[in-house]
Amino acid sequence: MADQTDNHPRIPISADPATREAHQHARDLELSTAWERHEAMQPLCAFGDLGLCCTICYMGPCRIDPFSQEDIRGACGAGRDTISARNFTRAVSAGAAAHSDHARGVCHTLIDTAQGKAQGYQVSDPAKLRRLAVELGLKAEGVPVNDLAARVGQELLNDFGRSEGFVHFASRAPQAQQERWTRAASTPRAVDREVVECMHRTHEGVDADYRSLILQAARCALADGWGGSMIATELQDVLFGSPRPLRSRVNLGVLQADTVNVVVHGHEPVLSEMLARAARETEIIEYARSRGAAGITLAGICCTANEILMRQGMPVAGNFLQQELAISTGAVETMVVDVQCVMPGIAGMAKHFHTHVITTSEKARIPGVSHVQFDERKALDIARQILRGAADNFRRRDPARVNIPPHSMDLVAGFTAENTFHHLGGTFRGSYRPLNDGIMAGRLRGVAGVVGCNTVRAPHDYHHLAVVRELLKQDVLVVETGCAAIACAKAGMMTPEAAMEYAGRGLREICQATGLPPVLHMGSCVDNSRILMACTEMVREGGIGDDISQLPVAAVAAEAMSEKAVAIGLYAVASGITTWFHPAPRVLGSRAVLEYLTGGIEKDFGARWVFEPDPARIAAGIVAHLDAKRAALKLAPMLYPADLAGVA
Ligand code: NFS
Repeated sequence: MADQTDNHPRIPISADPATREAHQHARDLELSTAWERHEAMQPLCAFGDLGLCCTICYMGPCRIDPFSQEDIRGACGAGRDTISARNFTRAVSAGAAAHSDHARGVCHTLIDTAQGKAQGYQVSDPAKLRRLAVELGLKAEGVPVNDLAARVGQELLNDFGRSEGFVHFASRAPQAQQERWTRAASTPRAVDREVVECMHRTHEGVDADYRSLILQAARCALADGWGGSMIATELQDVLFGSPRPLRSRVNLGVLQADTVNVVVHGHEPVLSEMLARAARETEIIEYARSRGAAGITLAGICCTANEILMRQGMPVAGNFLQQELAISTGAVETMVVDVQCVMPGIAGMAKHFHTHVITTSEKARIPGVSHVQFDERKALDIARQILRGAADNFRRRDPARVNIPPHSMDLVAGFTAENTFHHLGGTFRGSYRPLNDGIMAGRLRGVAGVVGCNTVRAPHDYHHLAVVRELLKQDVLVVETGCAAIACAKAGMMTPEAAMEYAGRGLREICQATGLPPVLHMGSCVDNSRILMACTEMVREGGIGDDISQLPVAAVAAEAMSEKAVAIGLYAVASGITTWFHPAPRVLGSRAVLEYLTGGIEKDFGARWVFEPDPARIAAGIVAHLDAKRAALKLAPMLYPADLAGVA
């Protein structure tokens, strides 16, 4: 129970051939990556893994023996339930803080743009800006776009520190869910306040009751999902344009042997949008040519990749566990990083190649790499400077050491809560009716959000793919974000043609009629807020439940790694979406906490967690869950039983 690392002796380190080849190449060069470092860490500390190590005060660290039948207590008297609930709450608050601090930056960029202080930015979706202004109760009519942008930016910035009331977008949730939040005292107030309160309550000697702690963690997670993350998504759409379906390519093979390759990595699109723009400028392309390259390739890793993919169609080099491998191709001139999911290990890897790693955020520096401070007042100039520097570095590339795995795949991305279901309804009839009808008629079993990271504790991409393959076969429409989305894109599941290969008959019929892929890329991890809004729209459309918790929907993060994923898991559950999660957060050492998260919490929020390591059982669990929701709603039986659906 202690070690959740999956041992699949027959499964290689990754389901992705590009990753396997690049990793083998790195090994041949005797370079270590996350996999080797993880291996060297074995055995993992079981106390820590179970959530039974408490480092909160300086009398400890205290550790509770998981096998003891006695009621062992730490020095202050905290037992296993308090300790694991506090550790869990701190993980959630760190995750919520990360998403939300990102959102705060977007608010500032919008305000600075409105005031003419940000170079190269503009309001790209004024219609969405006006809709938001009306929703926030601001006067929009006749107000110039920039004035409105400043007011909307300021109003949402207030959500971080408001002294009374609740975060604005919490009122978007279906009424029944809002009432649950009121009953559980979990309606998010100000974003910063919820993070601070988590830190306060988990300080030594404050909240010792596991349920009370977890309800606060839920309030903090909801301040992320319906606050920070939703603000980031909405304002990034306003600034950079709302995504539309577009085609691009994904995997390490998007790096080119003859171009200057620049990889952007991290989470915030503010600088990478400018890099994407500058990389298209004739002058910059000419500069790269003058340095002996055929042009410039700008590609992304992690959620920065998802952001510029969704809006600019920029290619994606890979997901979380591919960041070091991108460098070990020997073909990356510059890796530009901002915040989150950037392994310090890239600095060590870059030393073996000509690659320059550049940190750009004042919040995130890495010893031994250069820092170019991002400043939105000179954003475009900084972007050009970085690209010129990369072009200069092209001459230092050693062609004999270049080893780019020849794998890349087509994908369609750019789906949102607003545009996706317009496709289902046809160009002239944007509504969720066709989706709800498809579910009611039994053509679709339901919808699953497959999200989250990669982890060295599970074979890379393998769990995502195994779960999604089975769900598609069972006529479940899959929506994705984050590194899970990149995993499925690499495997070819995000093209309209993929429906023929993977989808059950009902889902295939819908994909064929609409031209949609069976797996929809909805963006970065902050864009999980799009999934919350899609669920809200399904409730509003009617016929499949009055509450998100009644919908035939589910969520899964089967290769979770970051604290952000734990925050997302908790806000999904607290929003009424039952969520499968692996590896489990560090709560397995407390029976009470475990039973609450996987059972009792359903009374408070209408949904629960399921901690399940086996992808086949995850998929089977989700299908059974969707069927139970369908039965409770008395929906028609599925039109095409899976075993007759003729999946190839
Ligand atoms: Ni989400 Fe995106 Fe990936 Fe996990 Fe990291 S990149 S914010 S945290 S690893 S999915």
